[in-house]
Amino acid sequence: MHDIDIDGLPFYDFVSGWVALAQNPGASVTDPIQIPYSASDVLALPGGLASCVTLPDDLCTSDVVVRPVDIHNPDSGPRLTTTVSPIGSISDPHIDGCGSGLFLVQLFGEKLLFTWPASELNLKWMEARHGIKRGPLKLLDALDELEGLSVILLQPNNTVALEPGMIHAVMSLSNSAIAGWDFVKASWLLDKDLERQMSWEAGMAKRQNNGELMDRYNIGRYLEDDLKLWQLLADRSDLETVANSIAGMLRAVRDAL
Ligand SMILES: O=C(O)CCC(=O)C(=O)O
Ligand SMILES: [Fe+2]
Repeated sequence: MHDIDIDGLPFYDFVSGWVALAQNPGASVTDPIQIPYSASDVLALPGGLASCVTLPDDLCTSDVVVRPVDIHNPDSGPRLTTTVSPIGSISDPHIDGCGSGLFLVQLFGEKLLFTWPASELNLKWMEARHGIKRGPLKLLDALDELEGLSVILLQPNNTVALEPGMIHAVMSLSNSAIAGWDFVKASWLLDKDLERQMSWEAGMAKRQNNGELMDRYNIGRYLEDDLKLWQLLADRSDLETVANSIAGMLRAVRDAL
């Protein structure tokens, strides 16, 4: 059991998390030690969830690239991953992709989704936190200190699209699961926010490579994945203007690395 690793945690810990609150209804959800663990990035398989959930129309247009299962193979089918969480679990404020969006569909149970835009003030706040998965809860500070909060209750079949760079946190109000596709969309090239956010992440990756930021996941790897998605869109696009503007954006972001 211990050798199955989900999101860096032994499977045993994941299962014990699921029963933690059931055994102790008085457990405090603000104490990280008592918060049950979630399993994230569980890949939907062709004969399983992927055959039950169809790609939304919004992601089927020619100006959108959905992250393929194998990022090096655009024909490997859309990659759908699920987060399965027990009641009481909290995913602290985080950014999944500074250069990609995330189309979420609630599969079962209820979750409360908190979002904040990637404004300059909010990204400044994230500098001390981007890439840190564990540690003391940050959600309460975020509610006080970040600007532009929206709160959305997610129930089965509800969908929501997160813009690139969107900071979000999730509370599971019941045992629940949410699935999502990463994607990029040509119209995001029209404003400078995309390049600003990706350059911010490139700066973070650079600091990490210089040994400045400890105990974080590999920030540069996430950025590289987003850069690859944009390259896939450039390769596929028959519009020269789109391909040129992606090339310019990729150059600017790589310069910040
Ligand atoms: O359900 C959760 O706890 C986290 C979900 C999430 O952050 C995501 O799907 O990106
Ligand atoms: Fe997320």
